[in-house]
Amino acid sequence: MCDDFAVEHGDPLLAVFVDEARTIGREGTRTPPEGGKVLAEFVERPEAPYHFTYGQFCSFSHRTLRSPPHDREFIVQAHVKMTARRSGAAALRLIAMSNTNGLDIAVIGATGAVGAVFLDVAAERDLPVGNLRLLATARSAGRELRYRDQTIAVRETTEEALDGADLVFCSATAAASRQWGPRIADAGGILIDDGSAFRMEPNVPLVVPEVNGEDVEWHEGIISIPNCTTTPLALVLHAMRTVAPLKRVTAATYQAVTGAGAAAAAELDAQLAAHGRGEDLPAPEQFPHQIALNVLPHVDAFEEDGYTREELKMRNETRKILHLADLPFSSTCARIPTMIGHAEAVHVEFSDQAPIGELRAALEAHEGIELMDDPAAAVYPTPLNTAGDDRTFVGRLRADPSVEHGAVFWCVTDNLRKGAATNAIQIAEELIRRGKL
Ligand code: 2RA
Repeated sequence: MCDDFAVEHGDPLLAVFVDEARTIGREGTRTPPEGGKVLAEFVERPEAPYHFTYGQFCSFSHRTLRSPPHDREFIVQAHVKMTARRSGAAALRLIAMSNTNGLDIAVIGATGAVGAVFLDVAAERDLPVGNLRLLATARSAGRELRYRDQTIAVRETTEEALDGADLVFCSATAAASRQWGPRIADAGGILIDDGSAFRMEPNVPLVVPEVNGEDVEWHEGIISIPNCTTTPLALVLHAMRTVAPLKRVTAATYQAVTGAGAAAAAELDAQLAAHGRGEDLPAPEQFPHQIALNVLPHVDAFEEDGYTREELKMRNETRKILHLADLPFSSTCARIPTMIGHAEAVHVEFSDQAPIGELRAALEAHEGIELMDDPAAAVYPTPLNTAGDDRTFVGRLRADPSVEHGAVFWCVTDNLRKGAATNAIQIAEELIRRGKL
């Protein structure tokens, strides 16, 4: 559909926000900044024209964010690029508005363990996908993947394949992130990166939306998601610090093989199958030792101080997300022969009283956290009873009598969902909500 709308200098922008067929808010006036890129959400109301508060505009493009909640209204997202041209009254031409328009999204690493889950979660959460490009290495090009009712051929990641994408999700190697990230940002797109390449860069927000969603505001084209052990930990610590300030954190992790990728999962499968048949187990390729029937205190490479990179990621990223640059922190990360779901045993010391009842209430009230804590009935989270869920599950919450104010808990999170794909999609949703996309 195309239409023209009168825009008069000084008139207020009318924006109506609709959520699931229900009008939840109405804003009369919004004053966009002078110059630059402005983004707004509109509801078309044939009886009321669109109005803008500014007198300078415009190149105008838009996309539909959601299907029409009813016949007469639908939401579009509009990018208005301010130019020097002043206009007292002019017409905005909406270009090819339709309910099928959406974001132009590319997924780098589409054939990987996280890529597959990304497609599931994007469909479940109704991410406004207009065009979807599924990208991978040359080796995987030509494979076909399903998204909703579409079959999409995987293409090799190239500059051309990324050209014009609004949003790119990357879950591949750090080298791939480094290769494509700056180009995507320079071209005006946004990279949401699952790798470690940019997480600690000062100009790259590292975001768990339920904790520091506001940090997306200062992105410069790249936003990182945390490591899959960091995200649940930051979430739980953020809830707990509403009871008392954090003083020190120590953690031990029990990480599923899918955290190391699809090939690592295949290796565990092959070793378990051989064991079941009573055969010699295939030699390890993805891990330094046999992973089946074993536990390896070794995730990612060792650094000179004796910690692994995984352990340092957990420390540094937790500090960045919580905005606690000096939080004392130590961890030991282990790989265990489970498929999905990273578990953590965490000791938290507080600088003031933190009664367990209050911590429990804070966790219960916090978005994204689910208490599963009735040890007498053997109720606590495990990788098997939490996989496929987007929440972080907490159990075994108890006092730590070894310090003045302390607590211990156990948490489990689906590393492919909230640990990766879901968190990335939540960041996209946060950008949309804040008018940044
Ligand atoms: C792992 N957290 O589990 C790391 C990377 N996804 O190996």
